[in-house]
Amino acid sequence: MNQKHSLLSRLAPFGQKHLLAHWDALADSQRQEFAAQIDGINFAQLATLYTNRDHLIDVVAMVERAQEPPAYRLDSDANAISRSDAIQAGRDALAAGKVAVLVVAGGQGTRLGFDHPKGMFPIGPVGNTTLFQMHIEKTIARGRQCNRSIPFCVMTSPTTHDETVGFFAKHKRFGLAESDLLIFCQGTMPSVSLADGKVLLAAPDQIAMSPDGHGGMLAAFQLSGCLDQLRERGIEMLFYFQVDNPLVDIANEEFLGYHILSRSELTSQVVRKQTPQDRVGNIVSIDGRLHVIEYSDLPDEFATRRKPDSTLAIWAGSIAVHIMELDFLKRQTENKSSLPFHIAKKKVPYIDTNGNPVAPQEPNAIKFERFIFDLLPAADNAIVVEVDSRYHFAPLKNANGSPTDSPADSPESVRKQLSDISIEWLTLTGVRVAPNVRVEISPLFANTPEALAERVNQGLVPRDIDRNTRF
Ligand code: UD2
Repeated sequence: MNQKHSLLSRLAPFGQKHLLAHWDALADSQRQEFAAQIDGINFAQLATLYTNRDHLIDVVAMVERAQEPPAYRLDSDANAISRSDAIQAGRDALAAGKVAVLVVAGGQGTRLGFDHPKGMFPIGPVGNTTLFQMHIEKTIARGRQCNRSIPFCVMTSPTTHDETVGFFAKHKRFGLAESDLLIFCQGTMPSVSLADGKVLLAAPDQIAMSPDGHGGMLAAFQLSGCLDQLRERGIEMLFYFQVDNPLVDIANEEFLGYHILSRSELTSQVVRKQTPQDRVGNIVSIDGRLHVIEYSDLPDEFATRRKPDSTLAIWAGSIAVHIMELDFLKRQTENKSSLPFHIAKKKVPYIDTNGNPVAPQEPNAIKFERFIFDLLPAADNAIVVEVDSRYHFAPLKNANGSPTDSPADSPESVRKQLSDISIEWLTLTGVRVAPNVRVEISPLFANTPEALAERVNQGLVPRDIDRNTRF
């Protein structure tokens, strides 16, 4: 049987023969690459996912049983672990070299109108520092505090991988040791037609693929060898975050400490939701296990419920910052059902069977994505730790002035939030900052208000700042 026939017999049972519509016109080298792409696709899995596309989880049944998650709250004096014990435990783990950091950076800055990996976006309020540089500098600063370098892992996607690798090489990893930077690429999933489940072609010799969601991290972390490499280095836990939050407090000792002392396998940072509509996942406890209910899935009727003290009943908003035990992740990589696929209906350009490009105006396709927070129910002793969103959460999502602009997600609002916090730290030390001046403090200069006070005492900061300044 020739190659075309053998491929056709593989595709036919799944109704995907159309993928070979342009086969005869392909050059031999194109055919080989295309055949390899087809070989890598699990069509039986795709068929099942498509068939079950409307079997939505019964959110109402879930929410009706939902309780508050076990939490370390900001304003509570009833926390089982004291702040100082938590800080000490976190420090000890860092000093013993048990902690690594992982950023998921597979997304492009499309919504930002930025045609590069989002981590390359210049967000510093004064120095145009990129998101990647900020994250690396925070990690180096934390490592210096505990006299131990901290490995930094970056998950890319096929669209962001090469540029990300080149960017870190060009900037000499912003000072991070070569052995401490681990970059690995996430997997992809084919997009299928919403109407009939047929796999879409991006070109005559290319299937329309897209990243398999940040949950793709679990498989890619294992497949790339990074998970085992870190375990061999004695790393026990991973501080996980999203590239788009320049306020993330990387490897915060107190947060690590609550995780360690609670013997939690997965601990999530949360903020108190300000409004029922906040665009964050909602963490709840159902039958003793933690779950995230996405903001888009939570019916208003539940989102708006309040407790007798008038605060929101579903209050814990996930900002996608987690600590995960590596042993737990390893176990989950062996558990095929640990991360389900979610579907997203999107506009995906494709070429039709006549070879004509089609640019749909309405969602025409389904993309399949895994979400990392679906690991939560499997984790023992999972807890949440509340942080103040003003100091910990400034997600960069949309371009300035875009129609979906919310007060805290555009470059301008994020830069202002970063600068305002730096000014607040300076003011605490008695430094005066003139109105309308912007300030940026590199984590390598000072990564806490206390460290900044020391810099001020050392005479490294002027008493009056009257122009935009980066320290
Ligand atoms: C995410 C969370 C939401 C809340 C919010 C905080 C989901 C579904 N929702 O919303 O609950 O925590 O963030 O900001 O996660 N990424 C990859 N590969 C992928 C897809 C995404 O690396 O295939 C990365 C992406 O680069 C980014 C992060 O994951 O760092 C979040 O992706 P998003 O911006 O699509 O998530 P969003 O804002 O819908």
